[in-house]
This record gives sequence, structure tokens and C-alpha cells, in this order.
Amino acid sequence: MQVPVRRIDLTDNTSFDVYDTSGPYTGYASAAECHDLAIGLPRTRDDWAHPGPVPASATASASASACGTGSDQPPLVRTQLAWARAGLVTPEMRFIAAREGVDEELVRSEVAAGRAVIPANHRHPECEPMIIGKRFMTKINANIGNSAVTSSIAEEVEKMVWATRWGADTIMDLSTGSDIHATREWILRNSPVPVGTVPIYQALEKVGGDPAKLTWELYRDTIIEQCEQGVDYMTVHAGVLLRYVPLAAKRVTGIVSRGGSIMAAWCLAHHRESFLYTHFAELCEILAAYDVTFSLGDGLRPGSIADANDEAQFAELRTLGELTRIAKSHGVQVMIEGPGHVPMDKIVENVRLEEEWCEEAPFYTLGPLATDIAPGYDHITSAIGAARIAEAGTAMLCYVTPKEHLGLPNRDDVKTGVITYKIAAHSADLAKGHPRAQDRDDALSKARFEFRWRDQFALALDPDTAREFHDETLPAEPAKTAHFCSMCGPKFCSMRISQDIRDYAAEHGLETVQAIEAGMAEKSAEFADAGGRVYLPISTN
Ligand code: IRN
Ligand code: FE2
Repeated sequence: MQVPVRRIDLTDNTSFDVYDTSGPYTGYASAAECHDLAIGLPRTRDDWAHPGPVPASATASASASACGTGSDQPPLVRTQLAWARAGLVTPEMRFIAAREGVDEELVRSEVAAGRAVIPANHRHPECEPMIIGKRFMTKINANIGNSAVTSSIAEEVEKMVWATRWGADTIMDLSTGSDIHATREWILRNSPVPVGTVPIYQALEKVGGDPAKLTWELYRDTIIEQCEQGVDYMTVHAGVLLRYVPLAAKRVTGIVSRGGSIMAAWCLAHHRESFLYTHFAELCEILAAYDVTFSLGDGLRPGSIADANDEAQFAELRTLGELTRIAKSHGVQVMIEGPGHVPMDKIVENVRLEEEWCEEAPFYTLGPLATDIAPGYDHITSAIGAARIAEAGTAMLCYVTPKEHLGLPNRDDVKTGVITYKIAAHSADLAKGHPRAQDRDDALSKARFEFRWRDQFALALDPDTAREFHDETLPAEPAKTAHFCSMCGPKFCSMRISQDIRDYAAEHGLETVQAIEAGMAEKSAEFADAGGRVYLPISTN
């Protein structure tokens, strides 16, 4: 079994390995240069030895009541959750343990407890397994394919490759328009990361965009179609209940979730309970057959600071907790989607309630934006909330680009969004004391202090921008080894000055602290000799 890492070669003849999401595309100018996109990536996971079917639930009675079969025999399934509960370590769990640098048993037990998920559809064997859970590295998702205007196979694949190159751990294909199926096929066959979707979007396309025309049968067929293709996780807004819809009426921004508004429209049009809720057990049986992970949607998430943590939001969250228990009794893995727009002081409560009501299922949040007042900068307003919520226990962050609320993100926006979210996720990992997190900071800081500019760039999340900014003022090659940059210039570089202090100490056989004192004494004598004035008269010559 081979596990991917990105090896960064440093100029001091050492190297540094980092977690890598970019699959075999690393280092190629384009995806098409890497391999034939029409054929797709090797189906590696097909060759792995997976355990056979095991009971869907830990206890026969829980399963019987949830399925409504009345039988005491729980159905047999092949999901990471059921395997983990049966005490089995799967090849995916071993792969992840090596990738994250943790024990296999930690991976198995967190999955068994439902505190972590491994989104890995049996029919997406091209995928490099990854884990989403608060005991592991905080993950980020990038949404792509947001356009109704279809492009070529290469263009669609290129968007996915671009997002994963900068560190997206999963991508969600939110494509709309007529070529949804083909686009998704291209992406899946070429994606080294799990792919998520919101199937209600495709279902809505099939009925010409009128939510009232949606039916359970049509939705079910869409789900099966996507399961067959290999989608790894699906957003299902099954917590938007008929009686919750009026709760959103008095809000400042109503319902902002696309899926949530589609389901609310259906409930109101028919004045019936959501078919996603009433058919939830059948949905579980379908997802269990492929090991597709639920991402229970937050259809009533707040879309403004004013609406944060309101009744509508938390009513839905309680229902998501109920659905979590049903899904798990079918052996289906679950994560819970979260907000949205939340001021800093209300963020931690979201995690606390999610953990309490949803049995600590991994939380997957969209930001949240910590303020509404900066359109054009919502990657930043949301990264502030994202860092905070991840520190409190969110396992995956859905990125937000600078174009949020304004338009469709282009290539640069996708990169900016991904890098911004890598910063939020990594900052949280540092605060949480994730075992490997600080190593990269230390390596970069050491390179910075030793003026190994090339290493500082190479270790950066975005080496290209770091190099570009440096070269704007000091483009010459020797500047890459110079002991200063253009920010402070050679005379005022604090890094150089503190190195000088160390050199002074070494020369004078002093400890650093003594050296600073000695140096200070020298400087103060100089100051007194010059007249002891802070403000010197302007020189007239
Ligand atoms: C993540 C957390 N809450 C929402 N999300 C993501 O938002 C979800 O996974 C999907 O990618 C996107 C759009 O969801 P709505 O607007 O249909 O809820
Ligand atoms: Fe928003």
C-alpha cells in the first residue's frame, strides 16, 4: 500500500513531508498532461482486500425498529462504520492511519463511535481515503462546478485538480444544467479526493426547476444514479420539516440554503411533511449499499448575524440528531452541516449543541462568517469564524471564496478560498495540539530566521505568491540568500539584528541574555555620549 505525501526538498539537504491531497497530478502543468482523462485514474481500491458484510447495527433491536421489519436480524452491510463497530480495521483505515501519522486503532474507534467518517463509495476506487473527525487534521472542502454553462471534460477536471493542488481535502460538485451526469462522471473518474453532491439540485433539474413537481420516486432514482457513479457523500436536507418553515418567516434573511429553500417550497406547496424525512429509512438502505456518507444539510442555517442561533436553526439541528441515530442504525456514516453567519460569541454554542444532539457526529460548517459587512472579503470574514469553530471541534470546513454573495468564483478565487481555509484549518490544528501541526511552522520559521528564502517559499502554503511578493522589490538572484528583505531593509532587519546579537555573544563568550545586556550597555553609552536626547534637531547640512 502506498500513501501520498508531498516531499519538500530544502537547501540545507534535509526534506520535509506534508499531507498531500493533489493525487498524481502534482507537478504537472495540466491534468491532461498527467494521464488520459477519458480513461481516468487507476482503480487502486478495487485491489484492496475488504472484509465481508457485517451486521448494520451494533444491536439487533435498534436495527429492527429503525427498519420497521420487525425481524431481529439486522441486515448485513459493507460500510466503514459497520466494519469499525465489528472491530475490523479496513485497508482504508490503515491508509488513513499512515497518512495522518496516528494509530490504526484511533481511526477504527473514532469511526466506530460515529465521531469520524471515511467518505469512500465502493464505486469510487480511484479515491485516496481520508478521514473527517475532530481527532484528526481539520479538513476543508471546495465547491466547484457551480455553472450552468458547460465546458469540456478537461476544463471540469482541471477545476477539481486546481482545488486539490492547493489543498482541498474533498470537492463538492454542485453542477447544474443539462450535462450534470457527464460532468460528474469525468470528475469522479479523475478525482483522488472524495466527491460530494447535493442530489436535490439534479432532481430539480429533472422537473424543470419547479420544486412542487419533485417526488420521492424521482429523488430516489437520482440518489441511486449518483451512488452508482461513485459519489462519496451527499448533502440531504432532511431536517427541514413542514412545521419549521414558519420559524424562518420572521428572519432578516429567511432561508438562504438552496436545498433548504427547495424543500421548504415543496412542503408548503403540498402541505405535507418532507419526503426526505418520511422516506429517510429507505434512503439509509440505499446509501448503506454503497457506503455513501450522509452530510445532513443545514437547510435552515442562518444567513445573517441577526438570525444566528435562532429557533429555526436549532429546531432543525435537533431533527438532524434524530436522523443521525436512524442512519447509524443502518450502518450509514453521518456528518452534520452547520452555519453560515454567526458572531464570534455565538460560535462555540453551535459546536456544543451539535455534539450533544447529534452524538458528536463530525461537524461540517460553511465558515461561519463572523460579520456581514464585508462583501468582497467574505473568505476572510468566514475564515475568522471557521478558525474559531474548528478550534472548538468542527471537523471539516466548507470554503468560502471572495466572490461569496456576489458571483461565481473564478480560478483565482478558488485558490484564494482554498489557501484561506488551509490557514483557518491549520491554525485550529495548532491550537488543538494536533501531533504534526507545528512541525511545518517550526521548519518555516527556522528557514525564515536563517534567511533560507527558497526554503521559506517552498514550505509556504502558497509558494508562488510568497516568491512573487519577495521578488517585486528584490528580484535579483543574490536576494534569495541575502540576510534581509525589502520590508525593513538591511539596517533594520530584526532577524539579522538578533542573529548579530547571537554572533556578538559567541565572539565574547557570553550567554545570549548577557550579550543582550552587554550590547544594550554599549548602545546606552553611545546614546549618552550623543547628548541623551530622544528628539534630535534636524540636521541642516
Ligand atoms: C456546508 C455546511 N453547510 C452548508 N454547506 C455546503 O453548502 C454544502 O455542503 C453545499 O456544498 C453548499 C450548499 O448547500 P445549500 O445551500 O444547498 O444548503
Ligand atoms: Fe451568506
